[in-house]
Amino acid sequence: MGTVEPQVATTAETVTADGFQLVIDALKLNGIDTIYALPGIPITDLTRRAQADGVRVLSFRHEQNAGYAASIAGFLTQKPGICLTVSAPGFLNGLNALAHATTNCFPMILISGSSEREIVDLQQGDYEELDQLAIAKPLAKAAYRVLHAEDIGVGIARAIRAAVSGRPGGVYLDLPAKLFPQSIDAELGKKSLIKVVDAAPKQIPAPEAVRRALDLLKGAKKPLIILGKGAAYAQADSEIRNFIEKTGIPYLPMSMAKGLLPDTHEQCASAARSFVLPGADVVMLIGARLNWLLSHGKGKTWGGKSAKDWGGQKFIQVDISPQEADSNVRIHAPVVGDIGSCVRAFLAEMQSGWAKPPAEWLNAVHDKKTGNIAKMAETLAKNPSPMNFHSALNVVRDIVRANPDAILVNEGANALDFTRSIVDMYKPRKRLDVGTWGIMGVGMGYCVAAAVTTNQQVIAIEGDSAFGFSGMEVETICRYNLPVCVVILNNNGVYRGDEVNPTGRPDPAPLVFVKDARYEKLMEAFGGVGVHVTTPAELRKAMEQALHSRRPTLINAMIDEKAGTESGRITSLNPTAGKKK
Ligand SMILES: Cc1ncc(C[n+]2csc(CCOP(=O)(O)OP(=O)(O)O)c2C)c(N)n1
Ligand SMILES: [Mg+2]
Repeated sequence: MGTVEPQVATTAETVTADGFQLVIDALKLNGIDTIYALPGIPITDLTRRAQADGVRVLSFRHEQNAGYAASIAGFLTQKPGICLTVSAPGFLNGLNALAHATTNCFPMILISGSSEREIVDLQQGDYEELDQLAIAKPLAKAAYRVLHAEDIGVGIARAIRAAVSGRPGGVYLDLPAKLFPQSIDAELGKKSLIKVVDAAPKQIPAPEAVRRALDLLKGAKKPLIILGKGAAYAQADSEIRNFIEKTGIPYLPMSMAKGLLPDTHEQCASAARSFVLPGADVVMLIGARLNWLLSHGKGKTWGGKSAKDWGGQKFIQVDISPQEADSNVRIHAPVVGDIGSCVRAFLAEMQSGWAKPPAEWLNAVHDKKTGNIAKMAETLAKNPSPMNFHSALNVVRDIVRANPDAILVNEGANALDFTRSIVDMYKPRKRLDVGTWGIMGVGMGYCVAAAVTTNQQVIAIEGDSAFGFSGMEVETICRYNLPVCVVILNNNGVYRGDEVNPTGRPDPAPLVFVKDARYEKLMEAFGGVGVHVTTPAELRKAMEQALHSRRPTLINAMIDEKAGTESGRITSLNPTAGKKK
């Protein structure tokens, strides 16, 4: 492909701008300063010229990781994260992340170059021929294609609005190869660009919906509030905290809502989850959906007698999407609006005073919680050999407490579930994990975006299997010299590492990896720091050094290969041939 070209080409009379330039100008005009990319035909020059024009272009080793980076950049910044890929295979590699963004309500735009329309549509066998727009549509919140340079401004504006307004999601923007070299008059081109005004307009809840919700909450004997990652996304942190504290109601943070209030807050009921869910009579969901992560609002988790049985709770659901209510069980009081506006409306309505929930409920929650925390403290204090998840994560817990601004990326099964329950978070949007799908592979992409968008130290707690999905991006982390400390909780396999092939043949069991694999050498290969640790003391020292130096570091923490359970905490979702019932 070509070299860096001047921004505009000048002839005797006219100044022109080409498609490459208009895409870059349109993004910049809308405050987009970072692109997560993997170059190749037809977008190579787009990456070069974007960089030459002051956009930060982060180049990845696989599009899926660039896509996950873009998705979490969207979550962290409320601006659409941009992933840029080549056509067909690059596009497909990025598509997983696009679907992930849509599922998790993260604003993201996947921009892919595509092949020649006329040839693709007649299926005449073009280079990387694929009808990308049609394929992206069902997985994206919206999908658009731009064929003419003068429409680039509109295309980018529509993509931005679709990504961030209402319930955010993944948007696909198809840019055919032929678009990029198209030239139009520079003045005309400039005029065609749109600076999006109020891309994510506030959605104010109806006053009667606010009153209905608060009346229900007020009358509750055993109220509970659940904070979802929608609440974290909203960046209405002080309002949410004020609201929770004013109500005096126990709250449960969903995984990525941890830290909205510190997990050590006296109203936090995380340690009494299995007590408060079935026990509550009125539950207010704030930016949390009643999907599988909350057992669909029914079944034994909620005090129902069978899996389909509804508990006795009445639900208040605060959500930006009017379609969310009643998706699983009856919602008695839906409140539709953006989380910030809704919580502000609650606070305004509560001016007239608010009585704390009955002491009986608060005491019961407190007792349960204190008992469970004490039990956990006992487990954490043990120092078994070999190291297990608890003794390793006890160290991580201390390090995060001492470094509350660090961002924690987390994936795996046991490595995920134990980290979520053991490591307290103290500030909003510091915990980034597998999200709604429980997807493996987000790790290193998330690390890059978290470091780049916040400039904070990143700590990734990774299962050894989980890490493998994006492990090659440690080169990317080293290349950009990012303050990322990856800790692999290495139990030699998926869930655990001690399974054997029942046939006695040499192939290992499907869930088992090379024993004692030296993952830290991968980081060393690219100039980062690699450390192999077998004890909590060694782990502590290595993490402290990593955070002190801010150098790319990979700590390979050897965990008892018998320590994990199948599927972590979600064993019940795993169909088996009679082994466990
Ligand atoms: C994309 C994707 N593929 C496969 C899975 C299934 N899966 C769930 S957890 C997991 C890995 C668990 O092993 P590890 O990361 O080592 O965590 P451990 O339980 O051993 O701590 C896999 C493969 C998934 N969730 N996502
Ligand atoms: Mg493992």
